[in-house]
Amino acid sequence: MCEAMCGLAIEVDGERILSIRGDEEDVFSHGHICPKAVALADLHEDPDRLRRPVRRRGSDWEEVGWEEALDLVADRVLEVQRTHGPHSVAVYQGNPTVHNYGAILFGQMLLRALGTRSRYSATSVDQLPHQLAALLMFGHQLLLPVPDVDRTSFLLVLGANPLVSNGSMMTAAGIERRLRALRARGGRLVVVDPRRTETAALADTHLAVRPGTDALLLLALLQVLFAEGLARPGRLAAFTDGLSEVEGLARGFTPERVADRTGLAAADIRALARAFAAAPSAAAYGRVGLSTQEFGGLCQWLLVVLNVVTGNLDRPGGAMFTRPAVDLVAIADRIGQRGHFAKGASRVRGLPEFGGEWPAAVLAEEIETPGKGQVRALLTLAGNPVLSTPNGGRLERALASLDFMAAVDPYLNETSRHAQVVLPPVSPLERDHYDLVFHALAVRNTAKYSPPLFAPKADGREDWQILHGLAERIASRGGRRGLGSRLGSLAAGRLGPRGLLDLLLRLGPHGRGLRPWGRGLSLRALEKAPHGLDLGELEPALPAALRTSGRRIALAPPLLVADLARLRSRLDAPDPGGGLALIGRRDLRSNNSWMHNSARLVKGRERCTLLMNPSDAAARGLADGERVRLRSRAGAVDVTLAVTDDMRPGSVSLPHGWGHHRAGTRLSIAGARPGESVNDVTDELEVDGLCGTAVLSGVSVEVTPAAVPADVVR
Ligand SMILES: Nc1nc2c(c(=O)[nH]1)N[C@H]1C(S)=C(S)[C@@H](COP(=O)(O)OP(=O)(O)OC[C@H]3O[C@@H](n4cnc5c(=O)[nH]c(N)nc54)[C@H](O)[C@@H]3O)O[C@H]1N2
Ligand SMILES: Nc1nc2c(c(=O)[nH]1)N[C@H]1C(S)=C(S)[C@@H](COP(=O)(O)OP(=O)(O)OC[C@H]3O[C@@H](n4cnc5c(=O)[nH]c(N)nc54)[C@H](O)[C@@H]3O)O[C@H]1N2
Ligand SMILES: [Mo]
Repeated sequence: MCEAMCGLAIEVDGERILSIRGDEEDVFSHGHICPKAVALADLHEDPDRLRRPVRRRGSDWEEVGWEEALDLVADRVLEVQRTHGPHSVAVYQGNPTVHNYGAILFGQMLLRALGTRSRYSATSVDQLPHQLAALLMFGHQLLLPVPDVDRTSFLLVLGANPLVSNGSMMTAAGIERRLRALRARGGRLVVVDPRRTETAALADTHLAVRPGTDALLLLALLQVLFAEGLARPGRLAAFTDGLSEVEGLARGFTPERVADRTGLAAADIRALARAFAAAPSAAAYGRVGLSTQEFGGLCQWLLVVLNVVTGNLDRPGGAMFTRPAVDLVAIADRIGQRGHFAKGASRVRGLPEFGGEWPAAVLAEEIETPGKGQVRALLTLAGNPVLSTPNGGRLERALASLDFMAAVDPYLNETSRHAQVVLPPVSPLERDHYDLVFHALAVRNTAKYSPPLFAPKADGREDWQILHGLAERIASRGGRRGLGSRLGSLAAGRLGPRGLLDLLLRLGPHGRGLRPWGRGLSLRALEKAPHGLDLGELEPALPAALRTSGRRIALAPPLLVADLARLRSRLDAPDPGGGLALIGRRDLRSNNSWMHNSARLVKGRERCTLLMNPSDAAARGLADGERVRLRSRAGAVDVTLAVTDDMRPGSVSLPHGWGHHRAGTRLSIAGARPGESVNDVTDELEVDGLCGTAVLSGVSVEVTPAAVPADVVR
């Protein structure tokens, strides 16, 4: 459930969990864990967690058997498709999918069986810009460089808070220790964030940037590097196109030109550029705060450019590519999924597709707007878009208007309460685990397989079984499948995720192939190494790993270059100034929206508070601890104010994943400490105009005392 892949040592007595600790012998995490690991026990034992499928009966729910539930969902979905066409059924895949290899493998099968173009996921409220940059620059959406934290001399972090998130798209269990080690060996840590975060507090330098302006900062860094002759791509130059073009593009963006807009001193920007260039090795790294902003696409591009121009891409201590036991890049190649962008435009708003998905920000309007292709039914797979996508309020109203909805989810929560059928998978301790995705994003190459701790209850189904069951029914009853894919699906069902994993391991870069014996990885080999296998440090992989034609880095992809015009015109327009910009926040004991039903994770003081700088509070006559109303064009919530000079003036912060007060959910603990959903305030109409990623950082808001009646259009 977490990207850090911490090894756990769980002590049990029969069915009872006695303790959960960090596995000291884990080859990657060396004993590190955080409170969420311990909460796995709560999740497993949670009486609110659904054990059997449930079906709506009026305002109530009744348990039904698996066959009946799967039949029902398949039949209703096919009925909607027959009446309104294949694309009238939408699918939303949520974040826990990527932590569940069975769900990844068999989710693909369900999508194929459905044959719908109405696909959505958490990607467009998260890492889409990373993948876009990878696609356009390296020729593959999964060629994602990872900062080599353990060897770098300089880590520049923009819009990420790894001390709390445990590191994201940088799997690095025990990241605090790793960052302290970086400083102890004389390296530098610089954090760019509107809030003095836990990570910023540990850094040598914290630059409190104005939300949504990082693209300007990155351009100014590049401008300094080129102007001062500090651009030294080294060996990368031999296979990089567009260096001089990028130099030209950065020219106008001097530190002085962007200082006011970014809220940073020109001297600080210049000093940062020089220090980054002078470091023996350096890595620029940016995550959610950098991606989910108005110019998130530009940001993730310019970040890679910074690494390339300073020669830090693909070198030890820089930003490197992994060589995981299961090679996702190669698999995606095989099935023709290098990625694509803007091959189509969404029906209502015309936003671009990415990798065959529409931005989550258009889901509500695609449900609401009549016409050919209107979404009439929805399947959510491990997702809670009501709390996690912008303007969740509007989405909720849209969900209520669907002809049919089903959720594959262990909880009756803010989203699944709108379904007619909920299909709950077993608990994470009742299924096996291999990290298909996060081994591929880890700061060291390792591999680990964990068998299920408990046998599933007789009536329990894993995600893959649910997805396979649906896919089989939909494909056979829909009659929309040839013999080839029928056999494929049959074989996959036979092999199950374990069999498929064994194949992937064997055929991967460290695999033993299909020989029954010999050296190299197989599932058996991993089963014999419960603490994981170390496969070595990250190694240079370019240019061979590139998937562009001629295996060259495209430093100035035309689509990204073109988007600079949007940024330039924003810079040339008068500074809107004055107002408040809303940004997000995570904390160690939350996991997006869905772990607040664990008492140990929600106890203690209230965490869903709005952080505000003292000067902004004083200007509005607001006091610490007061109830305030936070509002935007999209909606309003009342929350408790926490006044702190950790916030940069002009910015306020509210965490996401709260708002558990809605009627009809089955979340007794979460419901008692509900908080409010920040995504009732974020705006589905505010997206990165390039790629449709939601703007979750830098939403313009007002804050008033809660007593003032809301005059917002809801
Ligand atoms: N304002 C704001 N919004 C954000 C963000 C932000 O920073 N600010 N962050 C965004 C990010 S990065 C992400 S990834 C998204 C997450 O967006 P989502 O993935 O839509 O939301 P989650 O809260 O992760 O909800 C996961 C759902 O999966 C269920 N679940 C958990 N484990 C399993 C499982 O093993 N199988 C199945 N079938 N279901 C399971 C849970 O009960 C829950 O309903 O939120 C995004 N939303
Ligand atoms: N404890 C915990 N861990 C998690 C999760 C969780 O919910 N809880 N969620 C997991 C998921 S799905 C993900 S994707 C990762 C996310 O991992 P991270 O990206 O590391 O997590 P965040 O805490 O969202 O960090 C984003 C940072 O961006 C800052 N920020 C906001 N706006 C801007 C801006 O305009 N510019 C800059 N430079 N910074 C800005 C915010 O203040 C915040 O500190 O975390 C994962 N790990
Ligand atoms: Mo995420």
